[in-house]
Amino acid sequence: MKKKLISVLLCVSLAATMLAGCGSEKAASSNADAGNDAGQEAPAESGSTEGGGAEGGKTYAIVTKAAGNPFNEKTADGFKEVIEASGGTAIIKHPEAPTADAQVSVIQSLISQGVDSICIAANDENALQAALEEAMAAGIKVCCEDSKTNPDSRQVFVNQAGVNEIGVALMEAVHDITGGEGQWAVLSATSQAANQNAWIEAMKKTMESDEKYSKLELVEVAYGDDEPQKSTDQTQALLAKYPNLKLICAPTTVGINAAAKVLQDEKSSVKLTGLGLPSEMAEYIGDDDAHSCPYMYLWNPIDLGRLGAYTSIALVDGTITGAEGDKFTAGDMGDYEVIAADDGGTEMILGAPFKFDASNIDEWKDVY
Ligand code: RAM
Repeated sequence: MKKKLISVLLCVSLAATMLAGCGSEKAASSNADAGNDAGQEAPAESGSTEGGGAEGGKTYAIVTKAAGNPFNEKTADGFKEVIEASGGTAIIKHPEAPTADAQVSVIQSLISQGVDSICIAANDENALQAALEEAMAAGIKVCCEDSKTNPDSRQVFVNQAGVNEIGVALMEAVHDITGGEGQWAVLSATSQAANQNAWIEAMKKTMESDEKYSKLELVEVAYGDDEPQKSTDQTQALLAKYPNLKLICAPTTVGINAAAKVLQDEKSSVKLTGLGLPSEMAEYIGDDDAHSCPYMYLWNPIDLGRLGAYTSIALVDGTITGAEGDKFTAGDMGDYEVIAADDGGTEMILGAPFKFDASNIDEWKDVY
């Protein structure tokens, strides 16, 4: 109830001050602190040696999917800000490649270092299990953010938005932008990414659930591995392979940015939607033929990192164990409750996906 009240209040003040509108109370919650520290780029890897807070200088690590992804860097910024403000030490690890192997070696070095917690965006749902179980057996608290592991490999998942909500929002966008018929393709990140795969599955389920989608044909799911060059190549390959393609949906910030460049450079009539950073996509968003992307969605990546940090602190200080029904206060973000996730583990939800279009993109492009 308290979270609901806080969210509604934040929603009202956000609407009043930023003219950005807000789709729901959760959207407001996820974007409420958007103005804080936005746009700061985190170094590829960093650690603070200050420590010495109430928890006696505990060390909290965040492991992202990979280096070179601005979304990951903004999430790490939010994480670091909260950990350091609480007097802890933040360790930021961006693995060299978006693979499970790269994350396993990072986890192993964090175990040897004796960190107090690991908050990880998993590159593979199952392949980190042995390493993360070893971490938990050593007393390290483990949560996921952005992309989850299986339930045995984590204590709780900090989920950016409901999987089904994202799937429905994206599928509705595909339907709307194509006029409800024609060929479309997905440009994803890596084929093992649990978040990407869950969103794509949710889109497919939505498509099958209603006759109104029956004239839409999903021709291919392509993988750009969250690498700009590979995402560019995959976009070009889709255009070459499907001359009648009407739309690409890229539920990845790296993929949508690469696809936008290709479509706009080639003056293609193929339209684009998906999940993108406003700071990277502003020049491609618009309703006319000169712009590829009429609108897209995302959540606040800085807040995602901040919530990951508050969750790590709550796990380390024993306020929560990650069990369903656990409650804690995430600083100025308000109260959160751990709920059952549909994989049998637990999660908490940051907020709802937020829509960015021609009417509000200028308000957000300098925020994140
Ligand atoms: C990319 C990554 C990340 C995802 C965002 C939307 O940066 O794949 O995991 O959450 O896009």
